Amino acid sequence: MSVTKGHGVRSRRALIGVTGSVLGLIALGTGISYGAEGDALRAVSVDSAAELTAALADAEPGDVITLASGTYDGTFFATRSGTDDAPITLTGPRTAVLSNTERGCDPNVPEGRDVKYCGLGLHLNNVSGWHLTGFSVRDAAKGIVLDGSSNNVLDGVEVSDVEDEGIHFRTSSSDNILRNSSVHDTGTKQPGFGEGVYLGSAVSNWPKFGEDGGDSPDRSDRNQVIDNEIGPNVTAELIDIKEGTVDGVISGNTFDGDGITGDHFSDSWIDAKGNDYILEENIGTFTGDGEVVDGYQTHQQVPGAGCGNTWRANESDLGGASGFAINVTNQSKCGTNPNVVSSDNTVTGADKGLTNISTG
Ligand SMILES: [Ca+2]
Ligand SMILES: [Ca+2]
Repeated sequence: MSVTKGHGVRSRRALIGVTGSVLGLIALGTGISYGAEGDALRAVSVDSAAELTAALADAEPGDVITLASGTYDGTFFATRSGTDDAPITLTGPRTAVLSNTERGCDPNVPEGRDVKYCGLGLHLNNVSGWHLTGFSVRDAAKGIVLDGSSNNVLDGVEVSDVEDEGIHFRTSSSDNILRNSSVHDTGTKQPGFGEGVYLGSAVSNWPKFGEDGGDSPDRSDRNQVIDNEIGPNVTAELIDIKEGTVDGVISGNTFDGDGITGDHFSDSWIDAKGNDYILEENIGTFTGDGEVVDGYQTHQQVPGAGCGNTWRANESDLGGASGFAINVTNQSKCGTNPNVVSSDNTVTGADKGLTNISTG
């Protein structure tokens, strides 16, 4: 592992207070700029699993950890945080591949909960201020999992060939952004739990991942899933929006439903069970190779949930599926917070048409 301090032989600590513009010039063209009060840049190059493990354990605000092309097999987790001004960046090319073939466990588990963190390709464990960019994760039980981790950015990563879900925002992981990324070929062991992107936790798992010691929802709120390619060969929903989560954005994504298995009710690109999400300008396709019935579904798993979601300007090609582009199954239980499907959504190839509710 080579560690390059931001400024010659002076320690990174000595650089604190150097103006952001000066640091920006020193900052190796990463495009990351720090405020005048921000911490200094430290460039960390890694090219082995041991070096990656060390870099994660030693991470400090402002670090840019760069993966060389190659395979990194191990149990990788982050327990240190960046800041808004000085995020911690983990970056590499798509040919830098993280895996966890031994299904090792992050030992940092919460007290009093029956929770294990095993087999994760990369675990963000109660951290903020991470930027994950470019690299790949495959051959793990789950791909990238965030627990208690908010204000992180996943940009341009690829997750595939995992046994269960690809990317999971869990245990009140909020205000994260997943963008420009690719998730495909998930659920290789448990098809019914092979979602591409998973937001929150099912009510049955709130004792493990919910607030207030498990008595309240998993509030993984306000996460944004933008401009990603999800599918094909995602065996469950491409995005599963769980009950108890609110105010997320699902925008500009491309969904390929081929390979959805129908296991564990997975028969749509998205199952929207949270509240007050915006779903807009997504392009969904299905060619008939799988068990897709509807493009989008809502369901109410707990009272009041699955309501207040808005669909705008989505293009849906269902390839001859038997259902709707947008099937709002629980509108009658939404009271004063109905779901809204605007008339600028389009559909082809769905036997029942655009939606079961009147468009507004
Ligand atoms: Ca599911
Ligand atoms: Ca379903």
